[in-house]
Amino acid sequence: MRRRRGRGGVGVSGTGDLPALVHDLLAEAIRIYHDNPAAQAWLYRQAERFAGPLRLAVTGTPGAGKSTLVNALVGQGVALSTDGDGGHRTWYSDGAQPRAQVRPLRGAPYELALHRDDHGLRLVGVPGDVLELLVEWPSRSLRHTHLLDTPGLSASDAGWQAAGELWQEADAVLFLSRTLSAADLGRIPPVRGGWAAATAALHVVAVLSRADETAGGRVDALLAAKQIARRRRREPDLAVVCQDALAASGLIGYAARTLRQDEFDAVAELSTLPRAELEPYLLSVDRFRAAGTVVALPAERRERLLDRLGLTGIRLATTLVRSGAHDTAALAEALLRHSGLAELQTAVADLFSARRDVLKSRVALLAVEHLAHREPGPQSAYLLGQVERVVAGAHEFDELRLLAALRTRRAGLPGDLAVEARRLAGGDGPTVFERLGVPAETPPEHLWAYAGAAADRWRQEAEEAGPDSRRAAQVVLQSCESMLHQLSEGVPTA
Ligand SMILES: Nc1nc2c(ncn2[C@@H]2O[C@H](COP(=O)(O)OP(=O)(O)OP(=O)(O)O)[C@@H](O)[C@H]2O)c(=O)[nH]1
Ligand SMILES: [Mg+2]
Repeated sequence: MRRRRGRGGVGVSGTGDLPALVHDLLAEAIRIYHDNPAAQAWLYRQAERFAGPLRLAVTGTPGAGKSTLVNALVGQGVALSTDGDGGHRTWYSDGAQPRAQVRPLRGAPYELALHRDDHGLRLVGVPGDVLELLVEWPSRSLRHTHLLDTPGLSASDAGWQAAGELWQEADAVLFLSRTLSAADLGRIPPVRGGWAAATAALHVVAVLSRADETAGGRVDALLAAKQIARRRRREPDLAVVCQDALAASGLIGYAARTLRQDEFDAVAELSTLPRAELEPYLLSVDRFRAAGTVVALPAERRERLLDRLGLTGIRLATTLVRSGAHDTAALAEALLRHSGLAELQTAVADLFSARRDVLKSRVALLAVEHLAHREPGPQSAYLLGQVERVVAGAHEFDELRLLAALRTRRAGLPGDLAVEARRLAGGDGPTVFERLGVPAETPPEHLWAYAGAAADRWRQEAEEAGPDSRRAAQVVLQSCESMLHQLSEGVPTA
């Protein structure tokens, strides 16, 4: 295993570089288990995962719109339908050629022919004893992030167990629910005790899905959904299970990313009717279908629009065209924004992709801990101690928690301080330059002075802060001190 550095060469940590420490710990565990080939092979897989792309699972309640959201995130119709029960978990990754592989419960993986039709990808002849399916598809979106589409989680015991196993497979999770109700959130597998529980929410974002259907799909459904998510994100039952909650319509988001000229033309055609005249036909699918010649669109084009955008989407799209979206690109851009998908993509980029190393470190630490318990040996206690030591020094986990609290306004810091805290804790990027908000060519002595001044400010802040914001101030102070430590060790290179 090659030793790796934090991205940008200037990852900041409490006692050192968390990913580098975790890398060393994995190598040590591999050495310790040298006489146990199965355990060692498993550890090599963990090490491979640790160095690989972010693994993002899309999971949640049955029918919550998971597969549709996978399509929206990829920007192509990749979600797989199979001729069996369809309940297979499926990984999507970038590849030169489209191909599909079956990983059976027992035995070696093998390839199956992949078909594409109007409804997306189709795999024929999938047997029952499947662990998972692996689909490679040429896509830039899948280059740095591998996506996992999962079957809906049933509330049964088997469902719980499958869910628990599945969550170990991913570095980060989008948990979809149509309501964000406490009952739905209860399906997020509990993490038992210890440090893992304290970091449990770091890799989860909750999504109020199919947001265009919120409030019975009324005109302002998307707005209502976003308000519900905004309110829910501050409530304690949600804060303990995820970093943030957002609302999104995968359906409209997917349509936005793949909008065709003929679809824009159809919406534009509808928009030529005065609002008052069109509105009654958009009250239900049946009315829209039965609009006869009032709506100058042939039945099959109406069906296509319904299929692609849903009633709320059609209503939204006509409003957007009337208010200035005059071509396909403009309408697509506006739909993307209104669907909530753009905001979700930003959240994935900020909370997951930019924090890939920390999230992967968390999963690798869990893996080593798990193995030490599962395969006890003379050195297990030592390994567990090492995990504990790395976790205790990992300021990165504190930073992630702080950033989540700042996003959802739970950190107790007033506006201007919150903005600075976010930056110093790495919310705008992990390098020293980004943390200090200075250009990348800033000379080291200036970096030192800025970091020193910030540390002084936040030391005072931490001393004077009330109980609500003290913890936040302490974490920011630690971030400043880590930067000073880093700078004292040498000049950061970009
Ligand atoms: N209106 C609306 N319908 C959606 C949206 N997302 C999905 N749907 C519809 O909901 C149904 C289920 O969508 P899927 O994406 O297959 O949901 P899923 O969570 O993958 O379902 P399972 O895998 O069976 O658990 C389909 O008919 C979709 O067209 C959405 O954002 N808005
Ligand atoms: Mg599905």
